Amino acid sequence: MAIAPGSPVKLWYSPGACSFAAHIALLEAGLQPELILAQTGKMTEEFAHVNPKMRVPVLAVGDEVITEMPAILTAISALNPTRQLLGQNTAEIVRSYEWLNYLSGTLHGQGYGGLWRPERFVSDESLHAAVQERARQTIKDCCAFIDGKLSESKSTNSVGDSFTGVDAFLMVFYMWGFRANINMDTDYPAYAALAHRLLQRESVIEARKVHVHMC
Ligand SMILES: N[C@@H](CCC(=O)N[C@@H](CS)C(=O)NCC(=O)O)C(=O)O
Repeated sequence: MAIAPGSPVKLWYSPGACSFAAHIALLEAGLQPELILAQTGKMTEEFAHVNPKMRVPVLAVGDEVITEMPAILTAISALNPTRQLLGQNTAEIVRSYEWLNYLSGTLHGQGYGGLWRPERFVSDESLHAAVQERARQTIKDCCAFIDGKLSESKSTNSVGDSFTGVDAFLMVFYMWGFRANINMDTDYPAYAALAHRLLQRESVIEARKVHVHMC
């Protein structure tokens, strides 16, 4: 497997999707990926060959095709090691993976998966509303947990005092919160303060132009 600086990079994305985080991280690494649209709900047979799981983001680095956010952010970090996009030292890197797995598995998979794709949890349509209600509570519990962690922390970012891929992933869920009619700014002030700082970053401004339907 060769994931080396200088390799050509492609990112399959969908507007409004979590691929926003990968796009931000790529720009933070100083890379200009080839962007390929794979719109959720309209994914093609051709895309199925790229990722049989039928999900974005997908990152290609040379011949290597990488899926799953923690793996993708690891690959992006390796493409520009000087940026230390998973943290400045081992302790921070460990914390980055702790965050990424939580965000990916619990907030994304259980929370937003249940809210927007209840059919993945139970086939019986009469139970979908109950799944969605529980998922909404999971989302709120996660946001409260994130807010608590950030407000207790003495650091400026989610991991340490510099930007990491975790900040990029947190941006996705901050914006999705509004789509789910959760008042992120009022209910989770520490999370919102981080998000508002991140919204000023050049990478976030640029990536938002592509992921226009975020909020
Ligand atoms: N575990 C995957 C989840 C990726 C995922 O669910 N992506 C969504 C967009 S945010 C998707 O492609 N959905 C397509 C669909 O549900 O049909 C990851 O971390 O990358």
